[in-house]
Amino acid sequence: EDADEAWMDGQVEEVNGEDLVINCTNGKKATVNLSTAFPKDTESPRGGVEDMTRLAYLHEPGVLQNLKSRYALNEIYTYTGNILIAVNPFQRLPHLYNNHMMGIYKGAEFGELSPHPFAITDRAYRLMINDRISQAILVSGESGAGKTESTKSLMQYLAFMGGKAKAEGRSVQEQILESNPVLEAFGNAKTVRNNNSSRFGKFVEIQFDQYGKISGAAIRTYLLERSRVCQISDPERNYHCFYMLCASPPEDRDKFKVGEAKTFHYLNQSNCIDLNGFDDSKEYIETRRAMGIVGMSNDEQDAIFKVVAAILHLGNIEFGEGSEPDSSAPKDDKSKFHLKTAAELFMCDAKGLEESLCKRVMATRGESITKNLDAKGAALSRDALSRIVYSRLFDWLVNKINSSIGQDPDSKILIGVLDIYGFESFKTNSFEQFCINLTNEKLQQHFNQHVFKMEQEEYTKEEIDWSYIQFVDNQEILDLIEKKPGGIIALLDETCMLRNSTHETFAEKLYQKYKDNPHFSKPKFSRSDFTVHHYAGNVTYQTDLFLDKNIDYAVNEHQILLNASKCPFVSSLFPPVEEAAKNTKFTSIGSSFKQQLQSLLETLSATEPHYIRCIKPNNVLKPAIFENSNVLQQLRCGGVLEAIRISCLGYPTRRTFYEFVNRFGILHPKALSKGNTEITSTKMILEKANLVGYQIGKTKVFLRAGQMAELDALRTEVLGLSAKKIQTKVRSFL
Ligand code: AOV
Ligand code: MG
Repeated sequence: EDADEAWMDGQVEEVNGEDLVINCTNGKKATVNLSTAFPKDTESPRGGVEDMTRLAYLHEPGVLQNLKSRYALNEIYTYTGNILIAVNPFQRLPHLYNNHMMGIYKGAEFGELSPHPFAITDRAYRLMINDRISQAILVSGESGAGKTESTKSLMQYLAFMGGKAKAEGRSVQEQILESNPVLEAFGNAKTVRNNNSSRFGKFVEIQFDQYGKISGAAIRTYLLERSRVCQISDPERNYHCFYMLCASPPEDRDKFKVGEAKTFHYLNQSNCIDLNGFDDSKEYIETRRAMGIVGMSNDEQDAIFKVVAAILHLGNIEFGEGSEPDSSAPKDDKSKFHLKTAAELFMCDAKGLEESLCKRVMATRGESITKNLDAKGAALSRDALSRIVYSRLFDWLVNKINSSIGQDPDSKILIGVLDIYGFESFKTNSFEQFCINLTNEKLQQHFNQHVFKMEQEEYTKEEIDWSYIQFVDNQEILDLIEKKPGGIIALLDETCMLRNSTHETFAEKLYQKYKDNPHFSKPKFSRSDFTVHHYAGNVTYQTDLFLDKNIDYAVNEHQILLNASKCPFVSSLFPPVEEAAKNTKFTSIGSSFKQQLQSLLETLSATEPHYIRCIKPNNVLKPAIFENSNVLQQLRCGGVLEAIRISCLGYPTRRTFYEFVNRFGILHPKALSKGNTEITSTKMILEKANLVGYQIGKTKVFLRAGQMAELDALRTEVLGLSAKKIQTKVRSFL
């Protein structure tokens, strides 16, 4: 074991009592204690094994070595039983995903071909068709691990399997696939972890008719990161669509009144304007094409980009002192120009826009007083306007896509595909990271429950002898965050409702309430930060903006202004608010997000899940670099090692007696004689094959790790023999 390398490969040269002197493969010599060295499977093929449950020795270094040697050969996919592990190649491997490949996977037995997302999807599809049960494919992993890319390839496979021959207009499957570039243009951005990071979560439900053809779809999205619209830190970027617009053809730039990206405050806060390997002008054309396919007319597209442009101009309005004390007004001619341009693009009144930014109407006891905002307040108001407009725009896009794809009310079976933002821990972490990590925490629990609890339940159901193995459950962390009352979200809502509360009073509440909670701590030198001990590691959150970000409302003046826009599109983003809704105190983003997650998990619980765990092999986002300790950390956190351990301690392979006899009857033809039940035949075959340690359940036989391989080897031998026999017979006949 080594700090950087995590594990090293080598050969024992000398044994001195408890100490081993090791000749490492990398040329170094090391002395280690016997207890920290593990035996290596010298029999295993050089290129590794496709399913880790087949490794002869199952320990961390073995698993790591296996992934590493496969990665070196660009074998980026590996199974762990039913789970697919995908290690990000950080380079295009087009031969893996073309039509030819899809054709090969179509209908192939699971496990017969190399591990692949197509194989997982094929299995899900066939289970759905055969058992009439809805399926879900859950893709997880940290930021930049490859979730979105995996999701796209499996959606491509579903379109291939379930696509209808093209009727008139656009086919459903084509619209589903083209929704990806549209949502990525408006919902993805470069972060320090990933150049194309999804800043929203997505669950796509693909509906099928009774013939297994795609008949509709519904896309649900989760909490878009709004703060990014107004604030980015170097070297990140804002949402892709802003840069695309600034790189659009000259006639479009004229139409939308935009210049170079670096002239806009919302974009030039970061030095990163151009993104390596990403051609914004090409993407602009691409995005508009995709928008057309998902049913957005040219006029709608223009209206959308006008709004995007208006936001950029809003960002360039600076405020200075106004004519009255403590009031504000656009600082200079440049600011006035941007205000005027923003108003033109929004098709609203310029004076009205200025007032809505620089003044606030306060309603107290039936009276309303207009109050001036100072320059700082006006700038905050401006940013709030930009954020709400952008988030409404994003929701509009999702709704539009959903209505043009259309739902199939008669569909009884579906496959859900989940692609969310991965676990995040940055230098500063705010409310967004808190919600993102809650999502990951929930999905981790779902994974644990599925893999471990289901495993145990299966044993119990089959009345198999099984000494229960403990697994780490993260319920306590979830309670800390979302328990009602008493969880962090509930405390946040409470704080938001009280007058005069600040992030400091919120933090104080947290410290008091959770001082003894093992999953919570207060960082030593901080007055308002808090740390949650997540399943995937500790994350320290800065509470500064938690209160602001938790409150969801459109400032009344903004609402009235844009509702009155002459552009029907803009006006539709701000429908009139009902009187009743005005009086509710506030809508909590945290609580509604929590509810969304709850309903997602309810949907998932009615499906049969399939898991893809993505691994990010290095933090420099480059091919061919496999950092041991980094990967190990992800395997540990994601519960992959735990899953392997459990599965191997138990009986990872199981077959119904029928399946078993069907496959292995050839090993012992006598066992098939009439009068034998399937269970008797199974027992006879197993005895004949000289296996020990397996278990016979009520409907299935349970095999230890590796036993299936042994049986298969025997079967191949027998099949080979009988083939030879036939050959000799044929020959003697000739
Ligand atoms: P993520 O979805 O897991 O992160 P992505 O799927 O966006 O990560 O992958 C990040 C980048 O890795 C992509 O932009 C590609 O450059 C590369 N990549 C990933 N998978 C593949 C693949 N199979 N083949 C080729 N390149 C790949 V986040 O959205 O940040 O959590 O919120
Ligand atoms: Mg993503």
